[in-house]
Amino acid sequence: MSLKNLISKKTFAGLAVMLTAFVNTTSVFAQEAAAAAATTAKTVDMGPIYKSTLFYVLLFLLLCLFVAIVGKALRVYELTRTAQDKPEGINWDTVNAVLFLLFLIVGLYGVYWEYTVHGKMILPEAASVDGAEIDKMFNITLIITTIVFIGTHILLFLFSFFYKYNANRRAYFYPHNNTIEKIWTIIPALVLSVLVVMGFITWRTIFYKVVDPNNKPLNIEVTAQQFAWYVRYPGADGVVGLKNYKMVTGLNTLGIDFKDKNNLDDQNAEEIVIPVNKPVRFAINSKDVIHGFYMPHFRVQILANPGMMTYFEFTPTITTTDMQAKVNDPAFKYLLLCSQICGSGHYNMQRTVRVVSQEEYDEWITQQPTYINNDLRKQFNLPVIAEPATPAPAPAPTPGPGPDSLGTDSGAVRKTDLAKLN
Ligand SMILES: [Cu+2]
Repeated sequence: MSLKNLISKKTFAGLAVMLTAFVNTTSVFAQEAAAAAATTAKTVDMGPIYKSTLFYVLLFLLLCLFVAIVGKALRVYELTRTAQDKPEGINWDTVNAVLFLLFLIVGLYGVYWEYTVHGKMILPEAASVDGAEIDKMFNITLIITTIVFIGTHILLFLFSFFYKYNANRRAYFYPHNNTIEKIWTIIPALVLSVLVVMGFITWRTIFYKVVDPNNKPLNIEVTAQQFAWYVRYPGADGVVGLKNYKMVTGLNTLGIDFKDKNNLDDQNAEEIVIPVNKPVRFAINSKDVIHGFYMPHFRVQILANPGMMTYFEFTPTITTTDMQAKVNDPAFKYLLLCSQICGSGHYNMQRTVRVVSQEEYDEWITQQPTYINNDLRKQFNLPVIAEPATPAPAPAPTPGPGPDSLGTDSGAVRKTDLAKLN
């Protein structure tokens, strides 16, 4: 029996079996469906089915089956043509070459779409001096890499298209060319050197600041804890005092060491308020795990580590009000976020940062309470300040883990919070 006969007999026999099975199955399903429709007329809720993993696994298997069937059908088609001594039915080299070309066109459109649609979603203009430098570096790198990316991809895919296999053409053997080697070694080396040196210089200007005696930075201390930020301002002396983790108690939650007199005027704050065009130096650390001190609008990010202080100094250049006008959003606010996945409440670690004029800042800071209170004074044997005759009732501790609800200076509130965290 010839191959031709074998294929035709087997194919037909196979098709007949599949057709019979299909007809039988569909008729059974049709009968069942008709019976079901007759008894209950209610529609099936597909919601839970679309949410189940099994549905997508089955869908994937079905897709694989479909691809396999199409592949087998094409193979049978090819074998039939070979058996009949006919020329190749499908030129796969041409198919692949056209697919390469299509991939290039669709891919380039995808790049255009990414840059235009998602490009609009990037952060607004940098609101700090160094942030503007970082953005400049980012843009230069993006422009260079985009040019190289598009150029190399057009070359790669067009070569694959134009130089697909052709039986009438022999490839030109061209093993080596020193000039080309030099060009494609030296140019990338130069471009990369410029980018690296530029990055190094920018990095140094950010982390090695020269203090201007006429414009000294405002020192602010930020302590991270699962899942809140505690903010301390330096008080009139401009110095945030020392702390010691061994001194952490329910009352002294940050472990402030009051033997250091710089601590006596330090103030707590619910929000971070900073004056515009004045350098701000943040001293950052953590009480428990590693957190990430992240202020995207100022292009600031540094880790908050337990047992080790890190510092970040920057100068904000745009007030919150001005930025609201720039982005045309009256609800816009600068944020301090945690950029490390530090636990289940990580998403909740945010604080509002308000950039204001120097006058607004000067007024705001006078209203912030000191960290030290009479309970702490007693604990550290410091003179207690006389309370007013009828003290105002203390505000009740805010329930819930809202980040702005933590970090007040009241020992009672701190105790409650600590109990909650424990
Ligand atoms: Cu965190």
